[in-house]
Amino acid sequence: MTTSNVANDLLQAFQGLEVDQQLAVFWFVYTEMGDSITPAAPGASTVSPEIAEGLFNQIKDLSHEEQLDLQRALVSNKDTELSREYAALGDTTKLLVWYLLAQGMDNGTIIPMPAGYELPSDSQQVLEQIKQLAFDEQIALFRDIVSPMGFDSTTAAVKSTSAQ
Ligand code: 45D
Repeated sequence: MTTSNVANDLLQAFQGLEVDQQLAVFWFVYTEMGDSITPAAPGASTVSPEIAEGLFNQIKDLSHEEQLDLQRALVSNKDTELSREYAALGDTTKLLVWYLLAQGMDNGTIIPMPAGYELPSDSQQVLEQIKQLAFDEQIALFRDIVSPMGFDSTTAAVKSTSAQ
């Protein structure tokens, strides 16, 4: 799937944020659109719920601190067992993992946002622009965001030389 230029600029802006900011923006995105996400969405046939739940359950069993570390590891392509498992999933299944994590934050099984957390202004701007995309553009953007996360040993060497 190709994204529009606007979405592509946004993808780069998002990926340019610090790791914690990416997590925070992604959280606020979820709080904005949570109700409109439904596992029965078109394309749901390409998702593997059992596999997403299997990975989610392993994350859920970690301590809150480890849960946060793992999410940071996913965003920053750090090599961990669970990052490798994540990288092996299809893009839509990856989306579902993040969705389950966000729901877990809502119901207290995953480390919540710190009380009174406020986004720095550059992150706030990225969030505002994401909110202005059409729904299908948002979904495409999120796929592009979650797709390169995790640790894929076959592409890691390429990424580490092109990153910075
Ligand atoms: O202490 O086709 C900070 C499916 C600061 C169905 C922090 C779908 C320090 C099939 C780092 C901020 C449903 C899959 C703490 C489609 C600090 C299908 C913590 C669509 C504690 C299309 C921050 C799915 C943390 C979609 C822990 C659209 C942040 C899914 C965590 C969208 C943030 C999912 C998380 C989204 C954000 C999930 C977990 C937007 C998750 C967002």
